[in-house]
Amino acid sequence: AGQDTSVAEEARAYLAQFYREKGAPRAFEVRWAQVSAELQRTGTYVQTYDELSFGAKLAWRNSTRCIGRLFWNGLEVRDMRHLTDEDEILSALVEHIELATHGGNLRAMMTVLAPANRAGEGPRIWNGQLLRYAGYPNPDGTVTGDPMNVELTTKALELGWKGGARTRFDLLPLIVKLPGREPRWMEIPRRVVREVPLVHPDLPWFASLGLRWYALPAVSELLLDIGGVKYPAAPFNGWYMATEIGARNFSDPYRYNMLPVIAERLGLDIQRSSSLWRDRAQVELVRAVVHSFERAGVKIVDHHTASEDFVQFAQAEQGQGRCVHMRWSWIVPPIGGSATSVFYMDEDRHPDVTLKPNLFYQPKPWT
Ligand code: HEM
Ligand code: NRG
Repeated sequence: AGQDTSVAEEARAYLAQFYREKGAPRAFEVRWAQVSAELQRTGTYVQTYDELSFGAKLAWRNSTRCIGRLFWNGLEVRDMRHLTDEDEILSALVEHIELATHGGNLRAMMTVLAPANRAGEGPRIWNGQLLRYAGYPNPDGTVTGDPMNVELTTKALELGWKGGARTRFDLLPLIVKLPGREPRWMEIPRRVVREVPLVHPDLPWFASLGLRWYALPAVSELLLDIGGVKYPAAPFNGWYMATEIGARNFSDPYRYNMLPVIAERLGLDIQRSSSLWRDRAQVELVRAVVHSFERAGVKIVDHHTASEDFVQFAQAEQGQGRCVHMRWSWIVPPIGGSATSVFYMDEDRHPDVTLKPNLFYQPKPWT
């Protein structure tokens, strides 16, 4: 019962905020009477499309680790709460990829599947992102592909996926699991997957590294929490900031670890850290990412522009009388630090406070 009280409290607080921000605070009482009755009768309530859609936007607005929040109000929300069949869900995810990619002119989008029941069980997407590259462990301890996805790759193989061509960029199948059922998977049709081969604006040899990345960053492992209702499967996407790919996915020693390779091709002395070979290789990698996406007609943002946008978001929020909360260590990009405007935002004025609605980490689906 204690938990039910908090569901009611969260529902009440959210609905009050919903009507207040929609500019119709008087409409709250009628809806609250309805929802509190439904809560007493069933222990939960069904949100209207508008409540769901605005809640998803607020979850983005409240995501303290996200630098892309200027565009929170433009999120497109697809209501797929009614889907109960794995094949329909898998198709809806493929459709999300296609609609959000939008021929390269990416659109910020979220697809919301059924909420969790009172036991906290609901549909889960096993992939951390809708698009992920397999990681195959080799006998010598190295990994072919993305080391981040070794465990997911193992799960896919256990479920009967045969694996791909064993390149560094094999797309994993989508895997979904409904409560009380076995996980189901499907290969993503190639025609909906946009990928960008990496070339450098003035280093011709760069292309021969054979690097590529997918266009659509669609996070599918977070739990959407709105007004006391939890949605464990609500994949969302915006578009990439180039440093995510260049300065992390290809740079991190425990990911594709490309800095030593690139520094050597640049003729830098990788024996001396003080030659700043890592920094110089990283900048060329990120330049290649920006250049390649732009040349391919795929939407991307550089970290300086994204930082300016975030400062603008903070100003707009302040203008609306709202505080902006941020996790400074995530907002400041992985390269360029003090050359970006967000570096100078004061942590004390923008503390990392977690408001709801929000998007939360949840336990790995197979544990
Ligand atoms: C994290 C950029 C859209 C919610 C991030 C990060 C970046 C970023 C750079 C840090 C990622 C990392 O270091 O791994 C952007 C850009 C967007 C965008 C450029 C373009 C529109 C969205 C959307 C949502 C969202 C549409 C939700 C509706 C989040 C959340 C995190 C995050 C929850 C934290 C993820 C985690 O902890 O793994 N974003 N984002 N973002 N973003 Fe955004
Ligand atoms: N760093 C991850 C993606 C995390 C979310 N980033 C976004 N989200 N841009 C990576 O794949 O590199 N988004 O919704 O646009």
